[in-house]
Amino acid sequence: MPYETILVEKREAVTLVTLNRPQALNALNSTVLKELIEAFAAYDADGSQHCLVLTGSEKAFAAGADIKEMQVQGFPDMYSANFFAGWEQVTRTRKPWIAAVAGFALGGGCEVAMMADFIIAADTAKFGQPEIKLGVTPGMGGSQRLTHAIGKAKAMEMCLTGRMMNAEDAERAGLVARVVPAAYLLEEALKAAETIASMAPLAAIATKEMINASFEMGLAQGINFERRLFHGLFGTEDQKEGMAAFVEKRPGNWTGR
Ligand code: CO8
Repeated sequence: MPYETILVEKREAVTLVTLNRPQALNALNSTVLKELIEAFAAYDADGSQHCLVLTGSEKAFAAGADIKEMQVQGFPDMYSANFFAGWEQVTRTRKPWIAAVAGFALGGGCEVAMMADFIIAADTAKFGQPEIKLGVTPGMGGSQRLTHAIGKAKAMEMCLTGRMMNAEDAERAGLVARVVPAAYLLEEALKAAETIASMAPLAAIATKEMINASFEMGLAQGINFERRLFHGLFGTEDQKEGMAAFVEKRPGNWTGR
């Protein structure tokens, strides 16, 4: 069934998801959330797909949660519906995904980008958590993920003043992996996704799992977790194939087993 607010395209082993509410600068409403949950779950379940790129438009990755949708809600509505808790499902995607950000990534838009495994930014990208100007705070993980990514001082300044950070500063601060000229954003993000998709799929999932564990675990526990996953990969066909391919000086031919 076609989606109303996103476009989904499979490009060989890479799924490209484009936010498509240009009239609202891709503001994230309940329909976007429902459709993204569906698209990400379909990607995770599809054995032919090994990386996903989420992007927006030239002007906006996403200008935040939909203010017009939220404006009329009261505490009982938000609390009983556990409003926007569904985003947690997107963060539980097991396979890798990249956010390709051009233009505004504000509020919930910045928070969704930070849910990605990494961000590639166009030189036009602007990141911000301006919720304080609306009388609220980040609500989709920004206070946590932004602080983990760029540290307390910069996160506090952004969240308390609503000041935007440009792409160059975001790269310097460690918020984005790389900045590319806007005209090449999609090409570069898809190239990175194709590279990831060409790796042994189980090793990619394990890599993601162990790096994410570093946010939850202490160092010794995290290193132990890494070692266990590393050991576990020696039970896969792809470990045998990958190491044989190196010795035989040929590319690996992965089965995902
Ligand atoms: N929600 C709804 N509509 C939006 C949003 C938004 N976040 N952002 C832009 N729009 C709409 C505008 O209302 C406008 O619509 P219309 O033409 O009907 O008036 C259209 O998009 C174009 O926007 P502008 O005319 O404002 O475009 P400009 O180029 O002048 O300005 C900006 C671009 C600077 C991005 C400006 O639109 C802006 O400041 N937008 C709001 C940014 C913002 O405050 N974002 C944070 C929202 S709150 C949030 O994200 C909370 C997340 C946590 C929720 C967790 C729940 C549990």
